[in-house]
Amino acid sequence: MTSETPWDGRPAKPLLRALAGEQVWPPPLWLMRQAGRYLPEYREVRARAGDFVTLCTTPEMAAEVTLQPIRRYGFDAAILFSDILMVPWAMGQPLRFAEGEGPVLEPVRDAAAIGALRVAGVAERAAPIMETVRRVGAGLEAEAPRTALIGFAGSPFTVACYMVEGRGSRDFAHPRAMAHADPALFGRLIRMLVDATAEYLVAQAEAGAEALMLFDSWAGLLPPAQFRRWVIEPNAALVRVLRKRLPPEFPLIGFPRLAGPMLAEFAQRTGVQAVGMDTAMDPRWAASAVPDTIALQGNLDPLALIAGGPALEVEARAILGAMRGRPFVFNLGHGIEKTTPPEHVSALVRVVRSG
Ligand code: 1CP
Repeated sequence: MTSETPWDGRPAKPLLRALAGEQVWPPPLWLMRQAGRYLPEYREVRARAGDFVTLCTTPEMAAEVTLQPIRRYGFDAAILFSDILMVPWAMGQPLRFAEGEGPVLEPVRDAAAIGALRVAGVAERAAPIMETVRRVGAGLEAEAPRTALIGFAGSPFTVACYMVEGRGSRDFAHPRAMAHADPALFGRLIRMLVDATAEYLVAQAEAGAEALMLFDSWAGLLPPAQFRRWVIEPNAALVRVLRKRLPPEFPLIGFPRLAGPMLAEFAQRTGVQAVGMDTAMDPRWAASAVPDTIALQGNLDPLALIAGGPALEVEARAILGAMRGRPFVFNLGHGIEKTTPPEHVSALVRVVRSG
C-alpha cells in the first residue's frame, strides 16, 4: 500500500495502520487545522503571502506551512494546507478571503450561474495544489518517514452551502431553502460537485496523498431525510467513484460534523474506512454505534486545548479510555483555535503518546 510496506504486508505508518482497521496503541495523532494562526511560524508565512488564496496556490509556501506542525510536534499525519473552497475556485467561482470575515464567493443561486461552473479540468486548474502535495510528500520522506500525508476536500453538501450562500453563515438559509424548494437544481449542483471533487481527490492521490478526508462540516444542519439525500448519498456517490479510480482499500475518512445519531448510518452506508467524531459526540456512544471495522477519529474539545492543564489531561484521557480496543485516531472535535498556546499542544502530544 505504501512504499514502506514491511515484510508482513501491513503499512508501517501508524495512521495508515489504524485506518486499515488495526488497533494501534498509543493511537496515531494529528489535529484539524494543525497548520494555522496559533503558530508564529505560520503567521510569518501568512503575512508574506498576503492573500489566503495566494498562500493556497503557491506550492513553496503551502508546503512549508503543511510541514511546520510536523517539525514542531512530530504528528502522525500532515494534512495538505489548502481549503475546501479551492474546488469552487477551480470550477470558476470567484473567491476571496476577507480579513476577519472568512470566505466570500459570488453566490450561485440559479440555473444560469450553476450552468456556468466548469467541472472538467478542475484538477488541471488546481495544478499548484497538486504540486504542493508532491512537495510535502518529498519533505515527509526526507524529514518524517512515519508521518502520513492526508489530502482532503469538502463534501458536496458543505461546499454547496458556501457556493449558494456566498459566505460563511450560522444556518445557510439560502442553500437549505433551495434544497427543499428546487431539489432538481440543488441536486444538479451536488452532482457537479461529486464529479469535480472526485477528479480533484484522485489527482491528490496521484500526487502522493496517502489518505483522503471528506469534510462535511454543515451536515448537522439537516433533518434526517435531507441528511440521507444530501449528505449520505453524495458522500457514498463520491466514495463509489473514488473506489473505481484509486487502489483497493485506499483510506477514506468521512467527517459529517454534528451528525449526532446519524453518524452510525453515515459510517455504514458511505463506504469510508473511518469517521470523524465532532466535539459534541459522546465517544462511548460512537464506539457502540459504529462497527469496529470502521476506525473512529476525534474528538477533543478545542477549548480544552486552549485551557490546558488538568482539564486537558482529563478530557484527553476520557477519550482514550472510550477508544481503547478499537481502531482509533486521536484528533480534535473541530479545528484548533487561533488563541491556542502552542505549548498546550506539546502537553497533549505527551498525554496521548503515554497512552
Ligand atoms: O487567514 C487565515 O489563516 C485563514 C484561516 C483558514 C485556514 C488556516 C481558512 C479560511 N482555511 C484554512 C485552512 C484549512 N481549511 C485547512 C488546512 C489544513 C489543516 O487542517 O491544517 C482545512 C482542512 C480547511 C477546511 C475548511 N475550510 C473547512 C472544513 C473544516 C471545518 O473547519 O469545519 C471549512 C468549513 C472551511 C471554510 C473556511 N476557510 C477559512 C475559514 C475561516 C472558513 C470557515 C468560514 C465560515 O464558515 O465562517
